[in-house]
Amino acid sequence: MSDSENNSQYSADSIQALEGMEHVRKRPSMYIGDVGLRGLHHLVYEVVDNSIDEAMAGYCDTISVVINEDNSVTTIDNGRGIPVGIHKKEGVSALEVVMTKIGAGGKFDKDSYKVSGGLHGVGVSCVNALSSSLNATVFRDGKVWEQDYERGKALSPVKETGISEKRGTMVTFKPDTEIFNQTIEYNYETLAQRLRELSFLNKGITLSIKDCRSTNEKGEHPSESFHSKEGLKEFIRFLDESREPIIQEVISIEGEKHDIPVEVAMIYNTSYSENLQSYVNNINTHEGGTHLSGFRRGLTSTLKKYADSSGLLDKLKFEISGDDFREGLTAIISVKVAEPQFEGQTKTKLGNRELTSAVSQAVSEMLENYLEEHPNDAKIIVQKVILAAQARHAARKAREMVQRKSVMSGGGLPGKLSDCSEQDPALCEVFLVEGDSAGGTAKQGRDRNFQAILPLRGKILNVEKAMQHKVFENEEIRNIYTALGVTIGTEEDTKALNIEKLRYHKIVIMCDADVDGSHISTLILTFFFRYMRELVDAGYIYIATPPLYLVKKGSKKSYAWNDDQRDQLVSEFGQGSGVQRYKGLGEMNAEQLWDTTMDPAHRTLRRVTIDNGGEADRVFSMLMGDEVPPRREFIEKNAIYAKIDV
Ligand code: 0RA
Repeated sequence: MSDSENNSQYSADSIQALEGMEHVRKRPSMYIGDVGLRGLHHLVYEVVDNSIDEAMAGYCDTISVVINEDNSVTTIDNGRGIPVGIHKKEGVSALEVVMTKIGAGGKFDKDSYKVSGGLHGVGVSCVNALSSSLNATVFRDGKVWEQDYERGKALSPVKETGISEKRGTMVTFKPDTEIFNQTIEYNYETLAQRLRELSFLNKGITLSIKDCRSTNEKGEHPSESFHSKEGLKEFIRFLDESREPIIQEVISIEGEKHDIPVEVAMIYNTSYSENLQSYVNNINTHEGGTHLSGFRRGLTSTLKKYADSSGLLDKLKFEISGDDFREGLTAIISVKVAEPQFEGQTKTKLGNRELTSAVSQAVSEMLENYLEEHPNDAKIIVQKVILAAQARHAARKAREMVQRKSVMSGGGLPGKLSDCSEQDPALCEVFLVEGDSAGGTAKQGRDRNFQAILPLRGKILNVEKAMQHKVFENEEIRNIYTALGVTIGTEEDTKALNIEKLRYHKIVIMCDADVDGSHISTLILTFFFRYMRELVDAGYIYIATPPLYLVKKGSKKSYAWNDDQRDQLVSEFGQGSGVQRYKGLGEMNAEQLWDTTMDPAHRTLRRVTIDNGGEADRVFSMLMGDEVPPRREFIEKNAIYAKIDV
């Protein structure tokens, strides 16, 4: 995100004074979020979203995306084709209006477009403005029409260029390097993931992707095609691929509530994590909002009612909390809203009030039916909820210890932390370092004014496999909480994090550049993802990148981060140069570690971002594996806590 975009104030008047398209080029981040990788990929999503709109209106069922050799992208759909007739008000072809007027968005005919897609719903004209060149080709009424543009300006009027039986719209654009100054190189996986997600969210449409920049062993371009018959039900199975379900079927509902299309699908698995993905108009609302609250409300009230009337709770001596109903739950909520109000830090929190009751009612109806028709599954779910409640009670003691420790000020910091002297969190960094010895080197090498060091012993706990109480009892993890100054939630919402007192705005994971090191990084990341997601979303988590090689000749020395760089240095230095491979951080001295990995002037920190929450959850659950731990046994063994509490 470029900061300069936000700093300068400007009035509504000056926005209007700038012609729309020019304004897009002047302030691209206002329209596409940023001018880095996200914004770059957003261009493709924007065009595809228009095709999806066309599909939702019932006119299109096939959309394809091609990454061309020069990183231009072609999208093709078989919709009605953007109209090419003269637009009454503007006096030029409607195609030209759609492509060159900000806000036209193609949606003249409001009724045929119930909802608007796109992260910001900015329209293809915005993509045009940010492309060094763009070609739009329309197949309609047996003919072909085309227009070319540069940086959003039409080069000539729309021309009829041929005849064709086809129908649809084809857009080829090349991102402008004047705007996307980091890179215009598309990531195949990122685009493929989004298309897969769209196929689940809009069942029946075929979305495909082809990458013409590379070829595989067979001499073919990598390609994939996504099509979902069952929509969210299949999405759930995809997300939970490496988890074990505890009920037979995915529970799902699809319908309208108070004129709002609501789709929900959910399943319970043997894990302890909760995975809720919510969408508004195909956009992942990872900050949640009213629709998610509605889901929670519907789920809790229906399950509670069922459990109460079933008599299964009779022997339970304590209250069941909202969390308990969602342990081991994977659910997707997808709604379509005509005028979505997005709030929150990343504008991914739905604000529309009416959604809470709509979704809550839909979920209640769906669940009531399911529980009635599947009494065995109903029993399994209620038992799972009870186990969760018991485990929560057992975990309470452990959690309270963390809270007490981290709430204490001053003396509360862990002994292993070498703190920095600066007090302003915005300027402070903490390095989580693998192993005490590397921790020692880092401590010597650091700038103690603003850099703190927290050494972590060996492999930290795999939180993916551990129950909550084990996580809070773990010493290394407790140290992380106290060092960072964050406290954990209440009894009601055990994962809600209080980050007001966060002591560092850069939290840097620094591990060896080998297999073990990356495993440890992944363990730490899993912890942040599951227990401190807020810090990840706020962009506070980073990964350090120590070099792999030191190349030396006499007093000349240089570092290399990959084999190519190493070879280049060796040939630069010529005869007599020597290569040292760093097997771990421990092999570097303090000065080398500072120079290569910690000095803000020379280091490369990779900021951890989550583009796709569902995918991240899937990957973590797969990587960190869900062995089915003997849950009952644990509760029996640890019943002592529960007894104290009751
Ligand atoms: C404006 C009006 C109509 C369709 C479209 C735009 C349209 C835009 C895009 C962008 C990509 N693919 C698209 N397909 C269609 C309605 C057309 C009509 O009423 O015939």
